[in-house]
Amino acid sequence: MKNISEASILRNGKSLILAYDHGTEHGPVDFEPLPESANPEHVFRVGRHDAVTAIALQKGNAEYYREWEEDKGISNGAPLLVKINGNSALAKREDYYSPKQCSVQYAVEELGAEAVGYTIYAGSIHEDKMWEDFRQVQEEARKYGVPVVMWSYPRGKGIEENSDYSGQKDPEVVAYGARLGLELGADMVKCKYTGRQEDWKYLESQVGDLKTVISGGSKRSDKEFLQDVKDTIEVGGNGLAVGRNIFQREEPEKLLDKLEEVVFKDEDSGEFVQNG
Ligand code: FBP
Repeated sequence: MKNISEASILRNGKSLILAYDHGTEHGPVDFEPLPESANPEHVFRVGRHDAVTAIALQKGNAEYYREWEEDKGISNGAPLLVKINGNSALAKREDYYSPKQCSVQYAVEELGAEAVGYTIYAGSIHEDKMWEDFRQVQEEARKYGVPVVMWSYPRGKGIEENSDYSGQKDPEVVAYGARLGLELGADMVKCKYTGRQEDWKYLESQVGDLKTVISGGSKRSDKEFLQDVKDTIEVGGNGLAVGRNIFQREEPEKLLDKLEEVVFKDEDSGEFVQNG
């Protein structure tokens, strides 16, 4: 993607990606706080909020999303970002690995994906394999002209067993993960937030003009969550890719209204920037 700023998954250069691949990654446990969130249609409806610039789904739910749109006659729903790989919390593995379940070709040609996403676990003993998988995804995405969002989650033995690092939320580790997004050719990189603005500032200093988004994490109060988003945007963050902090809420629209102000309101004019 030559110019990510023109991608349909951004609203005037900023992004709020609604991630809903948790049934794969974590299982039903993530839907327990709000049982209706287990129903994809509930989350598809939430994704219709103006603040949402893309909805990130695994292949099966992406197919469901397209059928749902057709049934309801919806032609202007949130752009679809297909997660190309994923893994369950059930597998017993020596270390982290996330296999591909969808090709970029299928995502774009059959599902009409406007972006693709790929999770990479740098630091795992399977890192080399994931680099190869990512290379294929990135090169295929280039052919189709769709942006690639890298879920960059360094974790695994290489980090746990390295005394230089204090774990996956070590600011050096998070920034290293972000840097890999730049070096491996992602158009946007999604990273865990350590909770400290200075860490995100440091991360930004490592990625040139690559767009960065914070990963939502487990549910917290509106105030805390908004503060995290504000803090990262203030130092160069592009927005967020969030799941549980939206779909586990009784009234997600209320938080989305507030996020819309934080992410898309123009500070000088006080106006909302519009789509496109
Ligand atoms: P949340 O906002 O709910 O944290 O979702 C972001 C996300 O990247 C999801 O796309 C994914 O399912 C999940 O986090 C994976 O998190 P982890 O690998 O840390 O369990």
